[in-house]
Amino acid sequence: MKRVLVISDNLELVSHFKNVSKDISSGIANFEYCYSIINKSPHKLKNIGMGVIDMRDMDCVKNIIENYDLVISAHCKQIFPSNLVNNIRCINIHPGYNPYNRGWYPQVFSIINKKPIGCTIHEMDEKIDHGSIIYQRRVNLEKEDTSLDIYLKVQEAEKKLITEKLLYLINDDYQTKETSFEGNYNGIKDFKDICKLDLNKVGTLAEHIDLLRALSHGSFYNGYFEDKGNRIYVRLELKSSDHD
Ligand code: 0FX
Repeated sequence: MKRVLVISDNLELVSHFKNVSKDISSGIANFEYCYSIINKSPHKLKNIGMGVIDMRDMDCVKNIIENYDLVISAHCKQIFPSNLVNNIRCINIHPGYNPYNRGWYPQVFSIINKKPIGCTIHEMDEKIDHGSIIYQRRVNLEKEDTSLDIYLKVQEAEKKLITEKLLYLINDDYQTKETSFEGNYNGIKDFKDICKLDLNKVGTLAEHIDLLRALSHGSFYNGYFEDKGNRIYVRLELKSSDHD
């Protein structure tokens, strides 16, 4: 029996993982599920029986290396330390199309910089969202899509990929490919920077619409400008006549 540790801070993805692993890998692998210690609102993950893990704790890392065959990060917010990724097979499920817009909220940046968007399953190395690519799926980015619309498409693609490929991942039965270029990375600061809207910014209306739809994600208040010491938040709603 293979021993697999799934570390996730994303309820939707980890719930899907639990369902698929029950169906696909019974008798082949034992799965355990944890969320990371930096997760600020883990209640729902606790409610589905997940424990907490801290990868800055070297005893915890040693325990993982000694007791598991494979570690899967399914949107784990804590960075994996080098002695973990170098001593046990670690795989990341990432909501972006590597190597484009690695890091935070890839779909937000893809709307703005037009780089491909989708999901990637890759072997982990010491850099963030970096390493040999195992599987990838691209999703279409339509003119009327907001960040949320694309995020939902990416999430569906991730779930489909997990369903189709989990057994291959467990059995280390896949070919990897390297990217021929480094691509680009966006941190949380890059996201915060674009949230602060510059009312004097010059550009085409198309560019302004792209920025605002990139910052529109359901109920989140992301984009804002300042007026008399207050933040005025802006969200955009778009609708294609195609959907009438
Ligand atoms: O779990 P996740 O979908 O993914 C994020 C990163 O994008 C990913 O690269 C990293 N590997 C993973 C550990 O964390 O993130 P989330 O559930 O915090 O947010 C989901 C989406 O919600 C995000 O793509 C954009 C949107 N969002 C989120 C927050 C917290 C906003 O628009 N504003 C926000 O303040």
